[in-house]
Amino acid sequence: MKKKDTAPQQNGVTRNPFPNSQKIYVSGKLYPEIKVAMREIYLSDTKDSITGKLTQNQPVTVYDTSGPYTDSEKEINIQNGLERIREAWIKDRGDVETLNAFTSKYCNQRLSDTSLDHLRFNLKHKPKRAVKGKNVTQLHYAKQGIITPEMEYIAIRENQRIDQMTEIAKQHKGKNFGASIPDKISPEFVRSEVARGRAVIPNNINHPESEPMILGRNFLVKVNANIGNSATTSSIEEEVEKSVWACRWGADTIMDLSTGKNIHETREWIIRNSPVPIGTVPIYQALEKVNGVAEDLTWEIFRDTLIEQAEQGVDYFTIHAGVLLRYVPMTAKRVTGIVSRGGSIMAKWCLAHHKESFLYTHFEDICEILKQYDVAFSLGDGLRPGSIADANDEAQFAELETLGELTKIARKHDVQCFIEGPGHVPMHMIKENMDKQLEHCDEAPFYTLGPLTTDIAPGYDHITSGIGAAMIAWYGCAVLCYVTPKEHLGLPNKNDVREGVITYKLAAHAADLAKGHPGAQHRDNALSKARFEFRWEDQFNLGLDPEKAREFHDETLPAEGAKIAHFCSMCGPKFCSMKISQEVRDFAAENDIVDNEVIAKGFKEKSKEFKEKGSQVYL
Ligand code: IRN
Ligand code: FE2
Repeated sequence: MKKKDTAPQQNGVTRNPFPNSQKIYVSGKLYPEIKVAMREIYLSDTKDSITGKLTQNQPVTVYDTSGPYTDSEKEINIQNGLERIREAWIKDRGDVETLNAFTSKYCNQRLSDTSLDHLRFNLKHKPKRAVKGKNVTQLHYAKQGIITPEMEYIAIRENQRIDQMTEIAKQHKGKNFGASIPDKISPEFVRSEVARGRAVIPNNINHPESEPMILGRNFLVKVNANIGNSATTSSIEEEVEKSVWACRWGADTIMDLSTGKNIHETREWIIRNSPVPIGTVPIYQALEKVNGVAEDLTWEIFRDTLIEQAEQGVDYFTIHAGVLLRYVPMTAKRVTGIVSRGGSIMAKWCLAHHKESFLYTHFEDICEILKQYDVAFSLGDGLRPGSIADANDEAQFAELETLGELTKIARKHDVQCFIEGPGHVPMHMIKENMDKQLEHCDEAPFYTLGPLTTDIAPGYDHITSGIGAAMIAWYGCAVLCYVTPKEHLGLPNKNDVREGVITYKLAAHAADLAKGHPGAQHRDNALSKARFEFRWEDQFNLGLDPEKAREFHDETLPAEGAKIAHFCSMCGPKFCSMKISQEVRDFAAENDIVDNEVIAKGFKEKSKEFKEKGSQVYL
């Protein structure tokens, strides 16, 4: 198949499809109208090195988070936002009402003093809310035995194309530390995991543009990318492009951590144009509303911010409700104190008022809000360790126990909930984190920031943390919050976002392989085969970052002919082990040495001959 030439950018966002790839859409069985997006990578034929006969290689289907941006058939105008694929599913349940405007006072004030573009946007997005007394969470439906279209979408998506992989999956049963991934993920399995609280589907009814996905340790490990402007840098367009860009490279969820001006507008543009769930830390915006003075925060301001963001369509909220007053002194002797932004804000508030925070005391009120929109909790780790020296300390685990209590309250309200985790943890102390989290939080999905396994490599913290991320994902962590090379140093640019996402994708995939996820290994096998057969283009295209692979290859051998050469510049033509290995095979085939038994027999004879003659030879 020929590469398509498409304009790389349209309305300021990256649109070019991946090389030799095509978006495909698989229909549902329970819900035929659902169209699950995947990517097919087309491969060239294998040429037999002796006979020259060509054998076709089947296209490889991969999980695809890039949304319609990589589909050259789709028209996209970021002024209008993406197609609302879930709109009908939400309406058909008959439990939501459409509001004519945002109910948040703050929001309406902003509307009157803002740009026309923003107005147009908001007029198109009419917020929805549960009809009074109704609960619209996926957990609520799951507990009643209802399989939603979202659940079927996820089952199909997680399986990618089961026919390609069942055989491989059967051969490869990984060690999964108590998780139990079935050979085929059915819609009913999705429902049961959600009902059990072991998995979360973050999808606010006000984000109908999103493609359903699931977080849970019996599913593919997911990656979150943080974006967002700070008071000092970047425009709205840049942030939209950054989110499109992050999904392109494989981010499963995005968190908009914008602070500074235009938080509401930036978020509106990002949500309307995002095919993946969006998370936020609402306390950041609440703090802006009180001009950065933590002590001035109140429950009412926070509550309004939650409603404002829920009506916009934020799919999950980081809420640092586990930072209790009595835990704050436990951080006093730490090397790096409290490193969580949200955690430090809440610690300051608790100390100033000498009370438990409104996040903790109003936790049930927060549940009441979240269930009206299906916003999931991401219970924040406000006391996570910020250095190797502080890992697994008293403060950290005290907070984790409180997060466990809060999980139970959220579940009582049928509000979906997952748990944030560290941070900075050396390798030998990582497993304890996973074990304690499973125990205290009754197997709610875990979502960790790395962890960074050493503190000595600023500039390379995507790698120090990628190591910890791969380990904890194998032990059962469901979502990995990426860390970019700029961590601790500055706001990531587009290239850092790409490096961070790819690093985390490979950590997540390494864990999927180790756990024996049925959808994992077929891609590795296809890539290895392409590599052995010197199908260079296929090797690039099957990789996580085809552009970089090609670029690296072309640095030393740029000629087109080198794309079919049976060597690369790493070993040169004479020392390529794969080339020599193929020659060994060809030799064996030509001399009728067909299997190991024959080879072994040949060796035995040779060895006998050698032993008999041996004494003569070496005398
Ligand atoms: C993930 C796991 N632990 C923390 N995170 C993420 O860190 C969290 O989801 C958010 O995106 C980011 C910053 O959170 P703090 O610093 O406010 O806790
Ligand atoms: Fe850090």
